[in-house]
Amino acid sequence: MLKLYQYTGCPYCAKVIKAIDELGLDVELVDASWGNENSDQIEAWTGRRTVPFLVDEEADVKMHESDDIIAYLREKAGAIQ
Ligand SMILES: N[C@@H](CCC(=O)N[C@@H](CS)C(=O)NCC(=O)O)C(=O)O
Repeated sequence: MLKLYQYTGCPYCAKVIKAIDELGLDVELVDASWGNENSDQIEAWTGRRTVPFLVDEEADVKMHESDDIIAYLREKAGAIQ
């Protein structure tokens, strides 16, 4: 399962969500508004709260940075199709 930690109004998150839509991937969106429990979880994992933040549970991958996330998802979509 792919999960994107994000919040409404975050432009970097919107960029990633647009790429997800274009790639046709199934990604669960997780609300990580500043200071909520999901935001706390990101900080516990990485020491940063920055979103967007991707979790690929099957591959045991966790990553910040919208450009890195989009590149990862493009590769993933290529492998899936
Ligand atoms: N370089 C990052 C920037 C992400 C970013 O600045 N996200 C904002 C929300 S749109 C954020 O989490 N700000 C809180 C912070 O920087 O601590 C990316 O491209 O993902």
